[in-house]
Amino acid sequence: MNMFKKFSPIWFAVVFIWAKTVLVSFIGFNLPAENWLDVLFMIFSPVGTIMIILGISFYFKKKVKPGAIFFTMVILTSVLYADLLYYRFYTDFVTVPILFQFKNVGGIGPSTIELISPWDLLLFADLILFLLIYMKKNVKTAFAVTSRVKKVYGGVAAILVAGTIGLGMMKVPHLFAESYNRLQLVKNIGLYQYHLFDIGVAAFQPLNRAFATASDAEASAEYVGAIEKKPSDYFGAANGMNVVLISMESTQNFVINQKVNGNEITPFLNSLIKDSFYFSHVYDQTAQGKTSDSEFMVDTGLYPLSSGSAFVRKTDNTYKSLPDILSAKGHYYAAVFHGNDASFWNRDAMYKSFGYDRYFSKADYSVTDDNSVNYGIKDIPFFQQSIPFLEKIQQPFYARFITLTNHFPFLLEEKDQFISEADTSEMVVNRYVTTVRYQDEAIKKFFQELKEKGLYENTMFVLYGDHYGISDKYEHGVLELLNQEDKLVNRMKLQSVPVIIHVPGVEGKTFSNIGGEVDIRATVLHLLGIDPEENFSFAQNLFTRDPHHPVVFRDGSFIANDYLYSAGRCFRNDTEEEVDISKCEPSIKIARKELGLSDDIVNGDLLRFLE
Ligand code: GP9
Ligand code: MN
Repeated sequence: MNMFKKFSPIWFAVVFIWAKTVLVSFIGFNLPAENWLDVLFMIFSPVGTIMIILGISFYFKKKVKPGAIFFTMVILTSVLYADLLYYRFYTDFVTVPILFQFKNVGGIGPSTIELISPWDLLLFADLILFLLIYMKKNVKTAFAVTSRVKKVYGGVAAILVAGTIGLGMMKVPHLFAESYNRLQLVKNIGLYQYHLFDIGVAAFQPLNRAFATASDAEASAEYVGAIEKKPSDYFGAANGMNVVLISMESTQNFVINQKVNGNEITPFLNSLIKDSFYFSHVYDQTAQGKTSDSEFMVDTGLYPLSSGSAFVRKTDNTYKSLPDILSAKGHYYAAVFHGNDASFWNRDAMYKSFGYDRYFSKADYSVTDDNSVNYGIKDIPFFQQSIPFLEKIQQPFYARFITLTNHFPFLLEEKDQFISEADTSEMVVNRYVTTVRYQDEAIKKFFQELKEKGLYENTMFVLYGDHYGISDKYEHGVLELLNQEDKLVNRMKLQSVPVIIHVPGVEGKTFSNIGGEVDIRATVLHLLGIDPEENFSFAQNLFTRDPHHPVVFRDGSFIANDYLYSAGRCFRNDTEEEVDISKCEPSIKIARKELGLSDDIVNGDLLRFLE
């Protein structure tokens, strides 16, 4: 203790906060270091900002200085711990918009307790030590700092901050252009600097719209127009038909044709696939907006936002939405059916903006304790109660149904379980198969009822998984279930979601070419015989999508037919061997270009210029 007394408290604070941050980066976030340079960056990048933030205490009066340093340590520790908990669940870093959205996403909810580990207490040990050593009268002199020390301290801190940013940009030239790659950003500029940058971006966000011009819009339009749209024999195969879209909550592709204890997880979908177009290599491209991001892609053909949900942040924009196009080209009536509160994910506002004619939400359904579980009404009563609404709306209709029961943490009473739980070491995965099986039963009953009501024959059905159900944290259980090795490539390929398009009377076929959720819109329009050329989007129809064009994920990673790329590593898609990054470079460029243009469109509200 005596040794610490000689040690200035500000240095004590800097060293401990720095050490904790580095430890959390390596152990808690498990940030991948590709080389020694990465390791050096991860060690030294946080220190400058930590010094500056703690240095603010110099400007406090002598009496309150100890309190100011302690208070700053508490704040930095809280940020670090909140980041750690968030990362454990989402494998991502918190952004300002997501903080304003917690009422919509429900925070980390029921799983928070599960995310805490007894080892976490160590993160608070330095705070106690600080109180024990420095909060005594006789050591208060240690808080006196000469102006020379202040100058040296400030100078060193400024050099470290500038040096980190400068060297980071030399190491990764697109560091800030790819700011959606938050892992890369944190690794290179440090955790606290990342948060300050993120706050700055959020604060200046409104300027994007104010300064946007028609020529920005033309640049985007030119790029999109140049994406080759190839014809196929299926163009117009569902001309004039009603469209029923089923957004299947958290449904990943691995459940298709997969058995647990000898029972199929999705017997109905498996049989439907035989008479449908089944796209077996379509990937989840959602980001922090989860279900709402998938809806955004389906209705706009644009990429979701990197942080927060466009449904929450960008309702006032002009969009060329699917309901608008279908209403203009085929006099379609557009409706959404979903058993949750109308305002969840800000749906009521965004649906208006997209031009939906009607949103049947929780208020329209009879929702009781008995027919609900987890987030709300169970899928079977939800579909049952939806039929009379569907019967009444005008035809042709474009109707999206959003299921709910198969949502984390995958709860279901025993009486609703059609199969027994799986027996992996991961309870979340074990329960997941039962809720997916329940959803399958609900969809089967829905089809039966539509047939009885005469609504089946003239309807095209588009079923898709909205996003992953099993997050990174629990994924080892899926790999165990599938008997797969736990490696990055396998985890990336697990992000595939089923896309099944059933057109009554049309022969089915399985397509294994790659695609993304952003391509669903172009595929729907293609089947309806509506030329997607005039409709602004990044989508290509899944029948003839260019296999070399990467399926781009929101963090800048991608899967293409030949290569796949994630966390700075490049792999061959077929043999899965790691190859030199240069092989992935052409697609990395496409990913950067498309995400950048899509962000320009959404943040600058550019489609208002193209009307
Ligand atoms: C709830 C549903 C599920 O209305 O959209 O939310 P999610 O967490 O999947 O976005
Ligand atoms: Mn969802």
